[in-house]
Amino acid sequence: MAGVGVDAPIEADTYHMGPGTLRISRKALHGKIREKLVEKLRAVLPEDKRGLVFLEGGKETHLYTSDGEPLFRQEAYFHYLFGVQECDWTGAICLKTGKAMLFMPRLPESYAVWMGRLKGPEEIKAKYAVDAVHFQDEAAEVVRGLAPPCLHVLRGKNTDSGLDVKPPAPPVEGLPLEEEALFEAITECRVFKTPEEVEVIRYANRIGSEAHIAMMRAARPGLMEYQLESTFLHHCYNKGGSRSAMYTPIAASGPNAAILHYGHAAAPNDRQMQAGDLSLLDCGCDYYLYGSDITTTWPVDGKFTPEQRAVYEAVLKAQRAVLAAMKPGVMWPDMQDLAYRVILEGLADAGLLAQGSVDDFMAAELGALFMPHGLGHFLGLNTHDVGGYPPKGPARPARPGFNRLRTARALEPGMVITVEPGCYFNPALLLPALEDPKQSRFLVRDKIMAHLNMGGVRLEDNVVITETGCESLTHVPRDPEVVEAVMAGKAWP
Ligand SMILES: [Mn+2]
Repeated sequence: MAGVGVDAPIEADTYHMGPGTLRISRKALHGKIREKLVEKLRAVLPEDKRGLVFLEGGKETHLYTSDGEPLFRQEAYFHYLFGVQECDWTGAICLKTGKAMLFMPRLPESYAVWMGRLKGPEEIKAKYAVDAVHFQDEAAEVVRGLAPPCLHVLRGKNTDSGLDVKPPAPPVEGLPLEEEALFEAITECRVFKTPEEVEVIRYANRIGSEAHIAMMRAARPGLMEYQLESTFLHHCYNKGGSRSAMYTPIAASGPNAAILHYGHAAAPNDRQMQAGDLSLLDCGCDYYLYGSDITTTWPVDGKFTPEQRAVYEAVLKAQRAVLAAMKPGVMWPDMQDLAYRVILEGLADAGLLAQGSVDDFMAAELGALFMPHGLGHFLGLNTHDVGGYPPKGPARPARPGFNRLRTARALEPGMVITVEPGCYFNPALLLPALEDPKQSRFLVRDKIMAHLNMGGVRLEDNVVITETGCESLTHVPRDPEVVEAVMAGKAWP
């Protein structure tokens, strides 16, 4: 991959974190992305309506009313187009010429004392490989000089959070604001990763996968869950230059594994792990703001019990069935259906379900009872990446479980999506179900009750769709025998 690789040449516009880490040419990564966006917008806008794409980067924030500043993380759309690491910038792309420009704040001399040497526009231009860099107080004059027919600004809704993406304050008064085309075009661009983006996600997967192996080898009864989290974070930063986790790590053991967002501030991975526990680790790192999102599940003491293994194998079989079926044209909700069927069949084989066929179980919505979440989501600059429900795409399904899918689209080459089937024994779902005749007639009560302490199993890979099928970027042991062997010290890969 020209420009993106651990041995790519280091130029003025290269991002990297030192020896062995991924080197990213900003020209190769963002230059190509900007070309793609310009092409897409030119296709939908007549020539006299092609103005200036104008974006606002992330702003410096404070911790409530204190002077504490959380480490700045660039806004994803702005990072996507420009790769700028600083806060409080704006940027523009001229749709006529394709030229990209950045507007930086004019910082006071005191900045140099506290934050480091002030960099001038020429140095910044080389760092970000754009056509021009100006100070923000020059933006109005620069934009007026270009005389665009309008400014294209972002306005839309994030379909995962339901939150609004709000347009920036325009740099000049009086120019018409065009608020339709850009959001749809850039969101759709982000769904289809360029080969360079895939390389960055592949790297985040390599580092994240290694860090999961480090946790597997560190695990033992008596350890606290957060000690595994600590092992993960240390590996990613120390070996991969990944300074932050992509999301709050979930290091769940025993019954905590059934709590889908365990690890939050009020449940901070603080249980002491016991012999006989199954543990579920959902941890991903980010590199250059592109992430991995990986889940492994394994016994704390390195040996599956027969009951754990039966559930684990049902989930593994589901993951493998889905990976084998994924290719362009496949509808994502059909993969949720496939995963549910394989898992329910496995639970029947293990004696947890009875008195019916898989079709009966599906009709009673038992899929969502054991796996209440969606099978997977787009992954990129956001853990739940944008573009799942575009205006003209398939609507969110209504059926239980399927309604949690973050996309209902057909798979297409270049999409990066997670495949994360799971099976959980969550008392908040199962205890009411045991009292509901529609579902309880298929549930083997004693067996279900005996599994409540197990928590659950999730297996999550990050997958890129190719022309003919798919490729997993995640590389962790999955076969239960191999999991046990690697935990016992066998070499991996
Ligand atoms: Mn995920």
